[in-house]
Amino acid sequence: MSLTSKDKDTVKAFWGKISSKADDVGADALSRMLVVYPQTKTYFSHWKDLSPGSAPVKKHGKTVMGGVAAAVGKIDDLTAGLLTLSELHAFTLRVDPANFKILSHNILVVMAIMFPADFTPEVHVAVDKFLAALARALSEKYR
Ligand code: HNI
Repeated sequence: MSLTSKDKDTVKAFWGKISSKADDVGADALSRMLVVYPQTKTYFSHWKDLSPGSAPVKKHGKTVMGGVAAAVGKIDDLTAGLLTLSELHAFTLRVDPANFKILSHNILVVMAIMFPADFTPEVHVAVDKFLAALARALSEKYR
């Protein structure tokens, strides 16, 4: 289901409100993913410490949200905008694309926890659709 222009406006407005805390969202979402979906740890075995809030988890949480921030800026053409990132995850990192939905789910959960007032049902559906489109764009090179 593609993003309507209203969805895009809602995502951009919400992102404007939370982007100053994006690093915290990323660190918490990644920490959760590694605890709640332990099979995802296999991709980060080269890290010394995978525990919630550890330095590598915090650092990568920031990196991931940098990717999300870039995607917000390219919301009108996520497939083209995320092509390089898709190639990296598909060919170099060999990340099973099912995990993109898993991380997106954790990002959504953390947004709801950290921004309860702003995370209205309208924001919820728009951000959910955006993250699903992001996961689809990252899965593009797997076809
Ligand atoms: Ni992902 C590296 C963005 C999902 C495993 N990932 C990156 C980088 C960005 C990024 C940006 C750094 C690229 C670079 O070095 O140029 N990753 C994203 C985004 C999502 C995502 C936006 C989805 C919302 N990545 C995932 C998932 C996994 C994953 C679901 C595995 C479960 N990513 C990695 C790994 C690396 C990575 C592994 C390399 C990390 C490292 O230590 O080098």
